[in-house]
Amino acid sequence: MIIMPDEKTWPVSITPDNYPEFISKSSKHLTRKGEDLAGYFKEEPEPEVLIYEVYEAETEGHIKMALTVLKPGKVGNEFHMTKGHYHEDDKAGEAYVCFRGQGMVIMQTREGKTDEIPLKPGGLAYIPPGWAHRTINTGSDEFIMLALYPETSGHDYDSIQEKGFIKRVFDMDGQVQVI
Ligand code: S6P
Ligand code: ZN
Repeated sequence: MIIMPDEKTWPVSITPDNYPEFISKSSKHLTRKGEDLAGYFKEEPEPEVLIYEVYEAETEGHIKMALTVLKPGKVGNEFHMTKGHYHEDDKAGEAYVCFRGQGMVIMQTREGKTDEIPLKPGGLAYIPPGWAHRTINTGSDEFIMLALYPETSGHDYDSIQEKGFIKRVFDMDGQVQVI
């Protein structure tokens, strides 16, 4: 299947080799810099440092897709990460497919259960409904993953911004530690 740049029609095959073409089909581009993540890390990030980008596609129908490019790096000894969120619809799960890099998804429920799934290229993480999720780049390359989720999910960022994540991911003397 050949993907035509700028053509917003589906179906589409997205692979670790052709994912940049997905970017050309995306209709929304978000950038998250240090200034957008003030208060999220243990230490404060440099305001102008680019931490991640998200490319969202206007798919037709029920499943939305978004590609996240999470830059390598740390704030202090805490690995670069996304804000993280719950879905407003507590029946909306999500799947992440990793195309590049090395990282993990950390998850938690409102009742305090936590879990994490390591991701490397070819890996898929299933995030059940009701679980907040945040992506961490624990490697030295960009971490790139495609998210698939119901278009009606909605995003609750406030709960995470107010209370944070129970588990965080740090570089402790060269070891990835989930604490
Ligand atoms: C959406 C999905 C991802 C994230 C993206 C950025 O449901 O989980 O596309 O939006 O990885 O993370 P965040 O927490 O800033 O939305
Ligand atoms: Zn989500």
